[in-house]
Amino acid sequence: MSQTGGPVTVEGHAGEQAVAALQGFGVDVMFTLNGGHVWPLYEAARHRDMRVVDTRHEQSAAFAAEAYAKLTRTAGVAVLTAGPGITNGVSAVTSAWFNGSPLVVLGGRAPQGRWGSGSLQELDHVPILRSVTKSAGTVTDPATAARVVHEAVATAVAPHRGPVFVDFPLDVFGPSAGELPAVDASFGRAAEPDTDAVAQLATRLAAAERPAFIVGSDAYWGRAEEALRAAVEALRVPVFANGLGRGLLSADHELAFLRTRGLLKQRADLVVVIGTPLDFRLGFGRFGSAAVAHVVDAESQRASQIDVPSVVGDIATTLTGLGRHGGARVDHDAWIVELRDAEERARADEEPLLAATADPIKPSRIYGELRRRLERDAVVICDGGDFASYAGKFVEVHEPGCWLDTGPYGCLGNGMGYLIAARVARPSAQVVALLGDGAAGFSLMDADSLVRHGLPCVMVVGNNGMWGLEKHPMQAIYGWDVACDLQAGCRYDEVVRALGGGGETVTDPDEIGPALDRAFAAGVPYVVNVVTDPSDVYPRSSNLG
Ligand SMILES: Cc1ncc(C[n+]2csc(CCOP(=O)(O)OP(=O)(O)O)c2C)c(N)n1
Ligand SMILES: [Mg+2]
Repeated sequence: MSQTGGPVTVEGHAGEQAVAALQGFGVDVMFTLNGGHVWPLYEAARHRDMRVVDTRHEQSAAFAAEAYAKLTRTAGVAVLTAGPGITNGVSAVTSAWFNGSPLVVLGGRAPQGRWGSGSLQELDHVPILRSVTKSAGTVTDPATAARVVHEAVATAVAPHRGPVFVDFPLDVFGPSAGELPAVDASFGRAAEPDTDAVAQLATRLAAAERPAFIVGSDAYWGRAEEALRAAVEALRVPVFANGLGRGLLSADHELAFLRTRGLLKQRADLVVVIGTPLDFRLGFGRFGSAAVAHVVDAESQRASQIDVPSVVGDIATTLTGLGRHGGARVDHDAWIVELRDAEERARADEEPLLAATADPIKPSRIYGELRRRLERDAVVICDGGDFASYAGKFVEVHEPGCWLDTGPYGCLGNGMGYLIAARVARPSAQVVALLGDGAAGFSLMDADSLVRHGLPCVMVVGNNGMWGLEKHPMQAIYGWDVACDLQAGCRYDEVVRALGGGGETVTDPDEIGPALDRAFAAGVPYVVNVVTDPSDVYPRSSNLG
């Protein structure tokens, strides 16, 4: 957030003011797909030196903007043209709503002076966007554009974060000037938690025999990694993670656990869920007979379906308070050893799966090959059904902001937009997307965007020739299936090659590793299309999301 001090006057049309307002928050790129209604925003980006990255579908632009927010912990911006440009982005906006990601969507809009006469793409977007954003509105007076956009971004980045929408009727782009408020250093910070509530939770943790933390995305957004590490090392509490919580504590930390969620459910006596909703991924907040406490960054995040004690406010402050709480505490080392032993057994059980020589290829073998090639700061993106679930099970995350999954909205098709943003935000890290063959079909055309913008990355397609996460359950429930089959062995690599990238199809398990090596070295967007065993079914009960 670069701009400080008092308000300044921005000379220029509403687009100039909007881009100046974005830059005040440190935004340096917009993701978009062209449409005449938003040209003034491009003109301002050109004038003010903001990078413009365009995609082949507005969904990818909006997913890219969301991922950019996730990767940078600042606002991510999509510029979508009026009507279909905006409605094409709605699923990605909704994903950001579920993910609590500060996505800012600036939209074009038919002219207000002729509203109701049937202009091209004359649609009132605001009611459509209102239910999936923190705020949605229209700039009606050009002199307010800087302030409206400034306030929209401030709303997006304020905990609990989420998407915002502002559209600009074509006729607000006339010559103008507007006042741009200063960016305050306190923007983006949650309220202070209640110290008594923190102390009560600390007392309960001190008395618990088998406590655990489950840490999610809002701890990442709240930059709580240092406070988390300090707290769990002081309290000796095992940590599980989901979403962007993964990597806050490195997977190889002695208190980080990935494979023992079943044991957590059977044995824990206190589960403190931090910065993630008590939703289906967490059994709606029930962990066997364990007591549950919830640490959230805003009142809106308290669970409504279950009554558990909550601490509301800045998550890093809450964790710091927990870690510093003195006094006697129950020793947890036997519990940690119990979990660690089970974790190591589960890890050993994985080894044959990761090394599977079966033909056709087991998806787990792909992860065995990938895991040994991933660097600690690799960005891993998931988009798919069973194939993505395996990623959650087998990929170990070592640093914050390195794991991008779809999130609880579960909208397939995020992968390519996320890839675009990941390479823009992390120019030198490994960037890998794990795509089901079904998921890949939503947006593989955006390999073209990766090529045009010079964004090398690795895509791995788990090609089982089906919508596996639907086909297997349909078979189990009905004994038949419909609308579940895709082309077996389809050459997604040829699609990417035709678009100017690289790629190959792999059918021999021993060729996966060398193909991944070629992909990482290629210097272009490169797909490894692995034909996998169609009879393989993900063991779903063990997944926590
Ligand atoms: C936009 C969207 N459409 C449909 C679904 C329903 N759905 C969930 S998983 C899945 C199958 C995914 O298949 P694929 O990507 O090939 O992965 P696989 O399960 O085969 O590994 C489908 C269709 C969804 N989650 N999102
Ligand atoms: Mg599939």
